[in-house]
Amino acid sequence: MERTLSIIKPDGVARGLIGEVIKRFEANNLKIVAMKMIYMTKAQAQGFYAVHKERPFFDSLTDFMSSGPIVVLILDGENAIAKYRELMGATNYKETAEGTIRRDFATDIEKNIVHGSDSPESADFEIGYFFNSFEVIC
Ligand code: IDP
Ligand code: MG
Repeated sequence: MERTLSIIKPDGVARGLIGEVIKRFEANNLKIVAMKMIYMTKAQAQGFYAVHKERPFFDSLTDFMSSGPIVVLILDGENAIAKYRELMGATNYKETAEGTIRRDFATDIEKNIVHGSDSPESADFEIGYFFNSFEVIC
């Protein structure tokens, strides 16, 4: 079993897609073991995306991620990291497979509805960024 961090981004929450995204997790054997709604400050978004701090889109991305409430979840399952990346689709929604969350709902390369960890190391960092051990169901 493996754990991964998911975020339903401000565009997903604002557009009423929380249920739609969660339905896809439940239909694909990704078990929710922690979940909450929060509203990040700009500084919190910068800390979360610190790996991208040199990228040209960093300022815009962290403005967007602190522009409204988000839902953060921990998903547990076999190959959860890769499985969720597949469900989510590629960063550029125009180039990603049919039936993925981003292909179905993203409107922009930045406003792409969901985040997912990309490796076991990033999953560890990202889970620890949002959750303490009392908030995770075992
Ligand atoms: P990922 O979310 O598919 O892992 P990353 O490369 O880690 O993609 O980028 C993090 C987030 O930054 C993306 O989900 C997207 O919101 C935004 N982003 C990535 N590339 C661009 C870009 O070229 N322009 C604007 N925003 C971008
Ligand atoms: Mg990424």
